Order: sequence, then C-alpha cells, then structure tokens
Amino acid sequence: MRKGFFDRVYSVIHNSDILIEVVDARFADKTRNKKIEEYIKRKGKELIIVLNKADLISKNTAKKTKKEIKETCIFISSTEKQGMTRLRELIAIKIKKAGNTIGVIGYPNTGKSSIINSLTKKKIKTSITAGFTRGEQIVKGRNFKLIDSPGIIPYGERDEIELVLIGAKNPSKLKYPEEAAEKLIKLLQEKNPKELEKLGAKSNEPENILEEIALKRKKLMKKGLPNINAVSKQLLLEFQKGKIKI
Ligand SMILES: Nc1nc2c(ncn2[C@@H]2O[C@H](COP(=O)(O)OP(=O)(O)OP(=O)(O)O)[C@@H](O)[C@H]2O)c(=O)[nH]1
Ligand SMILES: [Mg+2]
Repeated sequence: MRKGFFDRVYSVIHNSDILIEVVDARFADKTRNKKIEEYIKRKGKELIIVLNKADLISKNTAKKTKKEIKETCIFISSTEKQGMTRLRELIAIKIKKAGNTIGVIGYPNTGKSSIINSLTKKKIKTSITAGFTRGEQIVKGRNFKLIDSPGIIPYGERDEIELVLIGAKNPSKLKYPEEAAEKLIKLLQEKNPKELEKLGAKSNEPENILEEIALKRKKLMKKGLPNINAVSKQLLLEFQKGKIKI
C-alpha cells in the first residue's frame, strides 16, 4: 500500500523549481529528511527549509536548533503569522533564480497546508489529524504556483510512539496509547515539569501521573476507575496541538 509513497515526493520535486521543506521547529532534527534534501540539491533545485510552529518554542531552543541545522533555514509560525514576510522575500529571490513552481513537502502534520494558506490567502483544508492531505494539489498565488503534498515518513525509520510524539501520527490510531503517553510524561519531567503540575500531577511515576490526570479530568470507566487509555489519547492530542508545551 505504501509503495509509491516516495515516488510521489520525487515527482513533486521533479515538477517544482523550488522546494519548501516544512519541519516542526520543536523536533527539527526528527522531522527533516536529509536524504530528500540531498536529492533536491543533486537535482539542482532550490531548497528552503522552513521551521514552522516557532510559536511553540522558546528563543533559546530556536537559537540551539538553528545551530544544529547547519543549513539556511527560516523560523516561522504560519498560524501566528510570524516570519511570513521574510519567507515571502526569500521566495521572491529564489523565483528570480529558478522559476515559480514551488513544491511544499515534509512530514505529516508539520503545517504544509497551513503555510500554503498563509502565502496565498486561500483556505485549503488543514487538520490536527496527521496524514490529512491525500493527493497533490496545485494552489495558485499571485506570482507563483504552490504544490501541496501529503506528508511523508521514511518507512522503517521510526517507531509508532516516536511518530505520535513528533505529531506525525494520529494518537487514536495507536494500539497502546498508554505507552506513548508515559513517554510524553517522561519528556515533560525532563524538560518542563511545571506543565505537569498544571495538569494535576503529584507523584513521580508516569503510570500514577496518568491516573491522577484521569481522575482530575473525570475520565472514568464504569466502576469509577481511571480511564488511562482515554486520558492518554487526550494528552497526546493536546501535545500535538501545542496545548501542552515542552
Ligand atoms: N501552533 C501552531 N500550529 C500550527 C502551525 N502551523 C500549523 N499548525 C497546526 O498544525 C496542524 C497541522 O497543520 P496542516 O497545515 O494540516 O499540516 P500538514 O503538514 O498539511 O498535514 P498533512 O496534510 O496531514 O501532512 C493544524 O492543527 C494546524 O492548525 C503553527 O505555526 N503554529
Ligand atoms: Mg496538509
């Protein structure tokens, strides 16, 4: 079923003069695809790496990330309209060099369709569900053409839990959301314990914390037992939406 997945990205690359790779600024290293970046350069196409959702990271993280990327990149927030003028300027420069068809590629849920909307003032559909955009779609801007594409995951490279944590997979599709939610709790314990306090966590054990949050939110099963499965999915979705911050 997944055969042809990469062929489709390659065909978007083939049909574009410029490629915008949309990366989630929170997980830059995990949501960029160096193999595809290299392919783009080999083909002599222009590449812009866009770190989207920059509204969800601190200035410090932004600085660190910029160093780690080692390529020209630009931080934006398509929903908060930050950095969009700079992106437009960069696009204008590249258009003069290369042509005006721009392919927008990247992991699922990184904000490809949202960026296209922001650049064209159109309203193509976006969603908190990863894997929303299905086929390629051409969207016309004033002096350029954008190709929206479905998110791509290099298969075999990531496990399900990691995909959920980087927002590339819908938590409701997980068989065991509890495991992913525990990993999220550990991540918060490490990076932003205050957020856990806000959620109502008192103990130190991820398992107990999930129970505490379920009870606080009245996510219960029939006999009043905490519904860990339901609260796990809920927390993961909130994290994907940026409501829970790291
Ligand atoms: N906080 C924040 N959320 C964003 C930003 N850009 C997009 N989003 C949200 O991220 C989710 C995914 O956005 P889409 O534009 O549908 O992402 P996509 O890359 O087209 O996703 P697929 O089509 O599934 O591959 C939506 O809920 C958007 O509202 C941003 O800059 N900041
Ligand atoms: Mg999309």
